[in-house]
Amino acid sequence: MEKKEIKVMEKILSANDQIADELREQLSASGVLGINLMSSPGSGKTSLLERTSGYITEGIFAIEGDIQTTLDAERLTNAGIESFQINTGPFGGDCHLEAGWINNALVEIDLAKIDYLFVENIGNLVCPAEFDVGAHLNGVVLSVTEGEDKPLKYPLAFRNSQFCLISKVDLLPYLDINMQRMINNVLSINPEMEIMIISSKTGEGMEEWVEFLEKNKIEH
Ligand SMILES: Nc1nc2c(ncn2[C@@H]2O[C@H](COP(=O)(O)OP(=O)(O)O)[C@@H](O)[C@H]2O)c(=O)[nH]1
Ligand SMILES: [Mg+2]
Repeated sequence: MEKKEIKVMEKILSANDQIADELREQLSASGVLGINLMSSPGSGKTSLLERTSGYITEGIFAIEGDIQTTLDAERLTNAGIESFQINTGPFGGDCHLEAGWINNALVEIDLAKIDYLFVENIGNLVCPAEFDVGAHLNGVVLSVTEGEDKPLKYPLAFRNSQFCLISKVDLLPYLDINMQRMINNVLSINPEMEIMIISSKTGEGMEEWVEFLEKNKIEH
C-alpha cells in the first residue's frame, strides 16, 4: 500500500516537473522572469507586490493562489497590477499551486507585454515547496513575527529557494526576535540564499529588492 502511494506521488511530481520545464522555457523565450513567492499565511506576499508596484509601474503580472476568495487579486487591481486568481477550494482545496495550473492561466496573459510574472503561492511553508511551478526564481517571504526557528522547521522551502525576504522589520522594536539567529538559520539550510531585509510598510529594503528584480530580468 505504502509503495503504491509513493509511486503515484512520484508520477504526479515528474509530470509536474515536465510542464514546469516547458513553462520556464516559454517564459524565457518571451523575455519574462517567473518568480514564485512562498510563505506562511500573512507573511506579507501581497503587501510586497503592492509596494513593488510603486517602483516598477508596468510589466508586472501576478498569478494569485488561494484556497478561497479573490481578495488578493482585488488588492492588486487597486495597486495597478494585473492578476489572475486561482482558487483551489472548488477542486478539493489543494494547499499548493502546480505548473499545469500556471500554464492554463497563461491564456489570460499577454507575455509580450510583461517583464515579471509573479506567482503568489498558497500560504503555507510545506506543500508549495514540493511543486516546481515553472518559475526561474523561488523565494520565501519570512516575517520577523514568525520566529527564528522556521527555516529549521520547514527546510524544504528554504532549500528550494534562491532568495529570502525577511519581512515586517518595522516590527522589530516590539519583538524579542534575534535577527542574526534568523539569518544564520536561513543560511544553515541554504548557504547560497540571497537574503534581503524589508518592510512593505515603511519601504525599507525596497530599493535592494527592486535592484534584485532588475538584475535578474530576462533580456530578449
Ligand atoms: N507592520 C507590517 N505589517 C505588514 C507588512 N507587510 C504586511 N503586513 C501586514 O500583514 C498582514 C498580512 O499581509 P499580506 O500581504 O496579506 O500577507 P500574505 O498572506 O503573505 O499575502 C496584513 O495585515 C499586512 O498589512 C510590513 O512590512 N509591516
Ligand atoms: Mg496574499
